[in-house]
Amino acid sequence: MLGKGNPETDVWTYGGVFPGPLLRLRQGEPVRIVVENRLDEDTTVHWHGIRLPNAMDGVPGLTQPPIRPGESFVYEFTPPDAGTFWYHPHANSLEQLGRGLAGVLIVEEAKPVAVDRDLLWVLRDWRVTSEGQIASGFGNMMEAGMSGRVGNTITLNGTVPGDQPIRAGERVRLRLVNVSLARIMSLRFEGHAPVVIAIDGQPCEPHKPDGGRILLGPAMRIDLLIDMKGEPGGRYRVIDDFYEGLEYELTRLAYSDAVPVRTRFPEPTALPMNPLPEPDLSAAERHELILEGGMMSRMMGSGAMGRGMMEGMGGMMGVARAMWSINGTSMTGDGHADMPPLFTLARGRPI
Ligand SMILES: [Cu+2]
Repeated sequence: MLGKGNPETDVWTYGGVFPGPLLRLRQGEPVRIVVENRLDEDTTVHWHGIRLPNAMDGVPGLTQPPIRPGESFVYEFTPPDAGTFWYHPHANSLEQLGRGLAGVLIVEEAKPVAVDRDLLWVLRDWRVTSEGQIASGFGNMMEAGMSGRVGNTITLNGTVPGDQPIRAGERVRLRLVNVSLARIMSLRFEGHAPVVIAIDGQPCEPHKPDGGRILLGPAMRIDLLIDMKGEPGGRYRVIDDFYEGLEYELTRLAYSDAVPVRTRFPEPTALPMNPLPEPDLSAAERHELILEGGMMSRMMGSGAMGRGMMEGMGGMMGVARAMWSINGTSMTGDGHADMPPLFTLARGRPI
């Protein structure tokens, strides 16, 4: 992970690699995935962003029993939407994901998109000790109440990034996936004008992002079209400047000396839309979700905290509990099983 001359880092993985095996599926075709748990603790797999039967959603105690150490679970579903998705554990998620359990799932469009190359950048940070190992201390309450567990080492497809080889005149589809626990990224491609063609797996009207910056929160995916209009032999920086004063160079687009593949580029075309249902909102039932919490919030001193929040405060002196709440209740750890539902909704009604 840290590159030549540095110690190897012990991580938890799917299939022995980080990122986990790239699952390329076809839209509308069934898939069967056997997950065998060789960890010393329970796990499940959540297929982030895929619309699938509830029983396949991977939430322990809610949609399935946890997969115990040594046991297996078979996930079966048919992805209805083409796009860029990912998978990760949903049990002790902070630590299991923080130690490396994550992989990407690409559902291919029925008709391939006209690009020269389809690239994938799995981005994430890690908190690594000076010995090059994953730092412990998951679930620190002070962090939980601030910006979360932000790491000190950033990798691209599992290694500290070097230059990315580019040929002048290429049109590239670049799939960005942020599998960090907490780090938000804001990417700028110097000398290039990327066009956003999908957000979180769903196609959108092709557009240039605000200020040329591509904002990627944890778990987010952005698909870009980038026309490589730089000079042969040129080097162009990719900057992440989300956190003020902590701007850094993520990587560089490194052009070969080869003559450009083309000098005139066709207009970017939209990806085919997925078969998403269109809700009729004219007579929708209304509910409110109130998000509260955090160390910086005014509520911390106002006494307006919900039950989970009070436990969270107690937790600062003892066991870590909730720091944030929705309508006054919090999910603590992976305690989905005993949570009362926030709402009970009638099936088929617009909300
Ligand atoms: Cu997820």
